[in-house]
Amino acid sequence: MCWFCLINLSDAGGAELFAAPAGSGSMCAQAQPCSLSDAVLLAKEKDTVYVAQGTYQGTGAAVVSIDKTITVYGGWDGAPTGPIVRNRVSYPSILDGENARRVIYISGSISPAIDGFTIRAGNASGLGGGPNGADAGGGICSLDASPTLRNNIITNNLASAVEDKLGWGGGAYIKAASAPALITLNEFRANTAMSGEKGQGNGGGLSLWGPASVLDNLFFDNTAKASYWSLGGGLHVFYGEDQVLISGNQFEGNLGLYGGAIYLYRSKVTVRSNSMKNNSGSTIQAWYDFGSLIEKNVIYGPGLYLQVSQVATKIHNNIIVSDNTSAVIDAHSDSSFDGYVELIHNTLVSKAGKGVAVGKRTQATLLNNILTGHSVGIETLDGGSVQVDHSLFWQNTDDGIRGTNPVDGDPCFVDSTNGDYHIGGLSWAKDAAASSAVMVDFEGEERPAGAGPDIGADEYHPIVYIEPSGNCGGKDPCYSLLSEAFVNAEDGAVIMAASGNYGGGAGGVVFDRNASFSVLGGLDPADFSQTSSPTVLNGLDIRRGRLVLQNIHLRTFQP
Ligand SMILES: [Ca+2]
Ligand SMILES: [Ca+2]
Repeated sequence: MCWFCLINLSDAGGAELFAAPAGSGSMCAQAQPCSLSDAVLLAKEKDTVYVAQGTYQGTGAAVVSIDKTITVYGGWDGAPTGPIVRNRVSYPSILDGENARRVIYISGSISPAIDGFTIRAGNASGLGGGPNGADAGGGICSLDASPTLRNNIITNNLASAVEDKLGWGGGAYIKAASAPALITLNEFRANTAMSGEKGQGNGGGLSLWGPASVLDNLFFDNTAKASYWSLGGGLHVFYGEDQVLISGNQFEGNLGLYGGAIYLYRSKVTVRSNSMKNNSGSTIQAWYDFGSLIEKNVIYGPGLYLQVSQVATKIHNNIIVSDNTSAVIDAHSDSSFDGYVELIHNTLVSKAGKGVAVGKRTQATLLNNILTGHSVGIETLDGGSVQVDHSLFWQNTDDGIRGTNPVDGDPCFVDSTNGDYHIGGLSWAKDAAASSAVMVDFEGEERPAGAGPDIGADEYHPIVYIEPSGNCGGKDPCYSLLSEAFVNAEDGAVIMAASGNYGGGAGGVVFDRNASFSVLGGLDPADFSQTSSPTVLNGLDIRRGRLVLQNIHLRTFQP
């Protein structure tokens, strides 16, 4: 009878099924879970499968195969009654390919979700799935679907060990259908695309072909291939289009001779606000790029190697600190077509090498960039040309091409020794840039602030503090009244407001100055971290200027 109920629920969509390592039968109920393979087999479209903690292995080509739109959750505590409790750390659900098979195979025009698993030791050697028969997706291989992969640890998977073959996507290979795949909050660690000596590896962590959002993942220590001919240690993108967004990810210690962190092939994608550190080869390589936007990234390690084409590749608001002798940005084209690249508001730092090198048939536009520490700041080679304006040059052996309106002076980085390349209040970059269409800085702050835009990736916003007793936990400058901050702070300042009540005397706080401030409230009076205690303004009278208020309780003035 209950079985019948379950069928009815399933037909309506949205039934819940349960699986456990020792599960059996076909009930798939919380008190009587079935095996994982049976749960996935019996689930209907839109159903949810909860997978209890424990280790799951399989037979055949994959531990789990999915061919319908279902949600599969790991990290269930397995309790037979009561509410469903999930925690992937406390109750890990481990899908183990035993280095003998893939872990998850997804196919068809579907959009399943895989959430909260450890996906390990998959091996797609000899299983194909990639372009031209390449072995693809050791941990996860998704063909023609638009999956959501969320909260998973994808580790120690291998796409191929077959000599002379190609391996695509050690951790995952996603060839998506028309709707974008969503890959978010996963950790890709120590996956390998190709382990054979003669083969080629594309995408140690992840290989993408089709629309996808890759958001807030970790890519650590993945390898496209340990030796020659390896593309994209962390991430490899093949024919990426407008609908590919790579944002908020961390790439660290990945190995790919071309594109240690990211390799883009014939792509026009957005690479935004990622952090990249100590990846090998070049950190980002783009080949036959068709106008990708690479912006707001912070990169330590090797720089960018770009083959650009007719649609300009845009490099905006990046901080790149190179530790090797290659150019921080090397842009060139091919002998058969012209290429264009646009560099606006970047901070480019070398420890040993060149800044920007522009080569074959390529025209580069450089505006508002900081170039410091280079053997040569900006150079052209092999028929490349540059238009350079408002560059700040500092401590280069040779500035190279200085262009129009060069600025010479210390950028006054806040703490370059510890990797902080914000500019300080005395920076020569401050208010020295030309206006451009790039209206925010690398951390999303407004540009311009103060008297004009700043050269480089950072727009300087001074910080002042307010706290009702005038203490501010020792931070400086500190005011007890918001009105004092409005009078005294530099134009463009961020006013960090501790929790508490702020009045302004009769009529509330008066703001009457031709200036622009952001006021950020709800902060702890001791260390100005975010709290749930409110910052309350008892009345606010804005007569001139511009205010951005965040986390402020604004109350009507009470006399
Ligand atoms: Ca400024
Ligand atoms: Ca800033």
